[in-house]
Amino acid sequence: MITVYGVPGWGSTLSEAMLTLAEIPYRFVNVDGFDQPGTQQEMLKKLNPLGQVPTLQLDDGSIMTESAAVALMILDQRPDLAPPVGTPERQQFWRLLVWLVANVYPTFTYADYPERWASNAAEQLQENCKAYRKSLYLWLESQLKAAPYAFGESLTLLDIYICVMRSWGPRHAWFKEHTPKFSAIADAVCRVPALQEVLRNNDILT
Ligand SMILES: N[C@@H](CCC(=O)N[C@@H](CS)C(=O)NCC(=O)O)C(=O)O
Repeated sequence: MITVYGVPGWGSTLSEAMLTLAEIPYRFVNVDGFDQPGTQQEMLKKLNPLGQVPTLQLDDGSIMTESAAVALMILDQRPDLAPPVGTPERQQFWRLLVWLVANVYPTFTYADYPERWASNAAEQLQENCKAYRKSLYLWLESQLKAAPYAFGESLTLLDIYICVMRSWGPRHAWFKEHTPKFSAIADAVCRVPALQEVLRNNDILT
């Protein structure tokens, strides 16, 4: 069975929710405290030298990291969790999925640990990353055209990202005011019966 190393509510939630939606069984190992020196960090870094969650160990013992790679792995088994091949929506699905992890996710890497990257200007780095993140989300909002999910009636793995990332900075109230379409998609995902338990376990439900 797949093992997901993570912390409730953190990036591992993306993997947990995607696996749950795809009905792929996994077990969860809580590595709370991994982002500070200690035994959890030492253990995680043996699996993933970046020391990040999500880190997955697959059935054959191999390691899988990078949430978008996890999404692609899941789509191999459950192609229905992305728009169909040959549709314009499918290209936009790839685009926005990669765009989120390539642009928005790194703002957390730098803003969550600014002292690592700029010990003399940590506060400024953090503020700038947070402001940049807001500008990214405003652009994403302009790309969202459908309802109740990002590509209409069919729930895709991109919607999982939207739901989970809505619970991170700049957090619900900001999203509700500035990105109402993003917020509405996240709300719709929060109502999916199959996701209730995993979202509750990760403090995503409001
Ligand atoms: N590109 C990675 C980013 C993962 C990531 O940044 N995870 C955060 C938690 S949400 C983390 O582990 N941060 C700790 C660190 O970077 O030291 C992915 O998409 O999975």
